[in-house]
Amino acid sequence: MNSSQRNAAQRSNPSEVSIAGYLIRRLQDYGIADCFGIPGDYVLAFYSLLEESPINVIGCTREDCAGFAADAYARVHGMGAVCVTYCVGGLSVCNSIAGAYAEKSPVVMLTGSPGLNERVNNPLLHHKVRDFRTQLDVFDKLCIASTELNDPLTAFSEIDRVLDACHRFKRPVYIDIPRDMVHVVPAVSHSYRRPVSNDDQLALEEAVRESIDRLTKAERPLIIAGVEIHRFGLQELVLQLAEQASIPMAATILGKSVIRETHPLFIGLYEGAIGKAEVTEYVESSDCILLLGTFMTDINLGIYTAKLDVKNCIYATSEQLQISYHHFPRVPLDQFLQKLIDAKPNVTRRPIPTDLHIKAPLAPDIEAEAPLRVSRIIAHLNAKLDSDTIVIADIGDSLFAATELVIHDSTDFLSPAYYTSMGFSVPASLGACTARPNDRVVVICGDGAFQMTGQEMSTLIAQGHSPILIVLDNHGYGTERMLQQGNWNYNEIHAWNFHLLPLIYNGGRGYLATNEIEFCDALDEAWNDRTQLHLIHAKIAEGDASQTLLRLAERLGKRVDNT
Ligand SMILES: Cc1ncc(C[n+]2csc(CCOP(=O)(O)OP(=O)(O)O)c2C)c(N)n1
Ligand SMILES: [Mg+2]
Repeated sequence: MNSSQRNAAQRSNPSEVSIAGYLIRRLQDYGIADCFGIPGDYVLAFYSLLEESPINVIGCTREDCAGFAADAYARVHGMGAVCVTYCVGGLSVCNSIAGAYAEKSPVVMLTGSPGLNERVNNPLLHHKVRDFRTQLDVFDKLCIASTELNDPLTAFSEIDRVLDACHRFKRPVYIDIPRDMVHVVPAVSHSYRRPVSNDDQLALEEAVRESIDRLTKAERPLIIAGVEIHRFGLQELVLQLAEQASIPMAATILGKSVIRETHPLFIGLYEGAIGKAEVTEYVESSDCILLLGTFMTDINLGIYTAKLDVKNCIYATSEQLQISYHHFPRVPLDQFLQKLIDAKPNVTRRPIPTDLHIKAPLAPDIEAEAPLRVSRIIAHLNAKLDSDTIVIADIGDSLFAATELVIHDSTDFLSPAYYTSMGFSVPASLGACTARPNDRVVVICGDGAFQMTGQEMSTLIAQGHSPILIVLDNHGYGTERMLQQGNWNYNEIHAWNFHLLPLIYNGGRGYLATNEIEFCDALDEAWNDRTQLHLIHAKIAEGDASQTLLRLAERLGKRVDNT
């Protein structure tokens, strides 16, 4: 469409809503109240409309950080958005969007691009990589749906299609608005129509019959809840099913906190051979395991040490339903759960041994002069957690050690535990603080991961948030050291005085802790002050690591060296 056709379309428009106006309105329909990003000339026209809208625009220090913030916001809030400029901004968000895809986080990636009228004769415009579609092609691979809003006649329905996909599949989507399309008012009268569902009711009924039959015959039934239960807002249904039939529940590491961990039916995280032996034994001796919304990833399955017999499993996710070796197509997870509840199965009550009962832990005694150990940091933190705390763990021993934390409320633990991209936690805390400003957010981050994206603490300070950032400093890539024999220079990193960063970033308070008493003092002071950000630089004893990391290293190490 050339510019005179576009102008004609604009004149005959009955609705008077521009493409950008419609997009901004639809984002709000999905509850998106905040958007993270960095502007640039190709997206400035859209950015100013966004800033004038009720959506709160939060400028970040890096685009990948904006992507992580939007991802965490989506995990906590339901759907999130990031808005960046063409290629130099957009391509920096690839890794964050890839993580959101892999871990099912519904993020809307918004970007501007050169105007259609600027693209004639293929000029060498700044930021262009190969051709004008390069960025679109890249995100087409990383997102569940993508669109370039290059046609006023289809722009509104394209926006609906792509946002529906984000909401429905809980995966990221990409919307590109060429800068000369921002103010275009399409000549269409448009009203939103819900997509038609293609659910198979007969398959649903048969799957429920077979599941009930198995559950009622089972002597040791069990539920393993996964991350999708949170993403699709199905926690209440899972709890109802478990409680009415007294079925014990475990969770996967990616699904940690899907179920409140102090729930009397909760027995812990199932991680195959890298998890706690008592939990592993209890789970693997079950004769009917309801795997609900779990991803069968290597880390979730304890680097494939999990011993779950397919014959005993009912494996239900938003994408598939398999009972033993039987596959049931197009069965919606929520309806499957609801029908199981409605059937009120008469299930054998399996006792939970006392050593699997999880209680909110008490504060351990402080070993005053003892060098700092990761397990002790976690024990002291554990005693502080309450239902208003959100914990975000980065990749490395931060995640492995944090599996020991007892999370008091559902969805209060965030970590990229499948995609495992370092650098998630600090920017993610910006997303979590924005989504839940009244909750206390605690970040556990390795020194290596902090050096990647820790500068986003600047935005946390600028926005007036007061998270507690704990940097576990083992002077390098501790996890990698554990995975390979020998001392390799590439696992050493330059030492930073992390506790001095609040001075640089112009806000917040820093603490250096080299022993337990210093750590506990710092944690107490940070906990009692909600007026500012706190950064605790925790120097870990030489060679120390969590038990989970040690067990993981034993398993994964064999694969790294191919032995
Ligand atoms: C973005 C990214 N780059 C590299 C890796 C590979 N990797 C996994 S763990 C790790 C070391 C993490 O170091 P640190 O953050 O200090 O945590 P530690 O292992 O020392 O607890 C590395 C480099 C990764 N997962 N993500
Ligand atoms: Mg480290």
